[in-house]
Amino acid sequence: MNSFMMTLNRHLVEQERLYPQATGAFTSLLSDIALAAKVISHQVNKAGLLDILGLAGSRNVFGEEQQKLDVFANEAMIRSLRFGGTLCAMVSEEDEELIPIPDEFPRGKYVCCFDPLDGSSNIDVNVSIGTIFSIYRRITPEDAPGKLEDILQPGYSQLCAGYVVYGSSTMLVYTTGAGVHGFTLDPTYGSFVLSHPKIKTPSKGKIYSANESNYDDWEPGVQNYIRWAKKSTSANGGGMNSRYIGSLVADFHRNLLKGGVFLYPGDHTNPQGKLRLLYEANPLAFIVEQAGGKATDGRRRILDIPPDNLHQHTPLILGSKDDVETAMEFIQGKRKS
Ligand code: AHM
Ligand code: MG
Repeated sequence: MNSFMMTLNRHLVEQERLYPQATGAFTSLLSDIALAAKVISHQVNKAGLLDILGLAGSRNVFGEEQQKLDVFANEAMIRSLRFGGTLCAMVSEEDEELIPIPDEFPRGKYVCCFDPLDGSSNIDVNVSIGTIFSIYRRITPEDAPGKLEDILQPGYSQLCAGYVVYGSSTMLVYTTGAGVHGFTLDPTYGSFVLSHPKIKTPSKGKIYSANESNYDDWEPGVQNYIRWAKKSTSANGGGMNSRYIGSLVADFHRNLLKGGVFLYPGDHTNPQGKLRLLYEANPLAFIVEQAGGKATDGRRRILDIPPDNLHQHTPLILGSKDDVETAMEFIQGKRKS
């Protein structure tokens, strides 16, 4: 494969050539997601400016409606995916129910789950945020509208998962189960260009990422692990470093490249934690496993958890293999220090 200016589109087409039965629908679906990501990225980069340019009310001086970014991102994803003819249904973290494909549009054989703009507390303050997505093949007969059971599949059935991070540059990272590939948006040409081929995460890192303000509410196993991670011992390489942005995509992306572990465990008030299985945990678990890492709820592999509702939460511990395994030993009470 000639890697000169390998755009996302070219990468998808070249991957698809490996499968003689491929119809191009999958490539088309990912291109629709990439288009939505570019639209969101553009809007994220203007955040704040619209308010400055706007007069009173909900329109700015150019007559553009001012929307909350998360609402805008949700609509951008839905509009980009609804008409492509590749999906029979989709679900969004922002919507209570399954989003159908209207009868007047062609339906396809895939379903998509997405979190349109993750990192809500950072949206208005110029800190990195992201979009997360996941694709499954439908299991109900084709041509009919997609059903709940098409969506409620275990994570190991994912065909593709990815995220976009809107940071100092915009990056799209995805896997179809054949490695993890990262593309950076070239703002001059509006193309995602392969910048991080075949990403592998270090088997051990120096970083732990968790919201430690929840410490008192965590179960003792999680508390013991974090205490151990902070302590300077030869077993943990002289103590780990704390890094927590509060945007899952950004925290995950940093740890994927540098190595480390991200934890959002359950606590006394929310035993299943805060993060959602379909929109956050499953896609990132697929990616981290493809990069050589691990993802667990402390006891079970994330990708093996059977979903029973669209907005199910799960404790999430993921990242470098050795670090996740150590955290699991503490959580399962196999070690205390
Ligand atoms: P969101 O989907 O409403 O943005 O919530 C998910 C976010 C994650 O990006 C992040 O890891 C977590 O919530 C941060 O939560 P907290 O503020 O409790 O640390
Ligand atoms: Mg989210």
